Amino acid sequence: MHALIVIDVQNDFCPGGALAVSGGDEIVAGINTLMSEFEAVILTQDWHPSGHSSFASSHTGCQPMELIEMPYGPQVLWPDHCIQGSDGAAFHPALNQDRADLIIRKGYNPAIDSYSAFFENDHQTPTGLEGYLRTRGIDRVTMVGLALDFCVHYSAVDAAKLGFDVVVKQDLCRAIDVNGSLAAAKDAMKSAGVSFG
Ligand code: VGL
Ligand code: ZN
Repeated sequence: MHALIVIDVQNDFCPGGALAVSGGDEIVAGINTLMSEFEAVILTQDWHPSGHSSFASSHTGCQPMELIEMPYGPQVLWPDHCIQGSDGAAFHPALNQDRADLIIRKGYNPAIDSYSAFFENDHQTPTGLEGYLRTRGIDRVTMVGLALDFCVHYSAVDAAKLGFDVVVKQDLCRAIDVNGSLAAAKDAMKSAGVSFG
């Protein structure tokens, strides 16, 4: 069984949002159309409490896009974004949410960021998505959404490592591309066995 996983198509990642990804809104119509080809559709939602440890504003003297060392490894510091219950955290208004079987939220732990839909950034704490997919008999996933070099990248690599067949449809993704992150993400996805559709 084949699922479409739509990563973080939220207002804050679209033009005008707090962490706007260039062209983020251009992929929404294509994602809606693609949904009809899948047996299951899952949406992810970046969902941070205010004062989250991934926000530059939570670290004195730090600026957005700076890299710092956290107990679980390196972490890019972001502008405040996708705060629980805010308009920025809402899905893009044109995204078809009716077709979603599951909406999975991530990044709600104040101390750990969570790029991947499967594990927090400690690479150990599960979100529960693996169990959901397996109990539904889903063995293939196609991923689209925002941002290609962060949440799509880490979700795709984790899915491949867990043994799922993974395709990333790059034309329905957009990237942040900070400090070479896009090239690094593509290499990591290729090495993990992710296909590009
Ligand atoms: C994301 C940075 C911070 C993403 C989420 O969805 O790619 N990027 N939080
Ligand atoms: Zn985030």
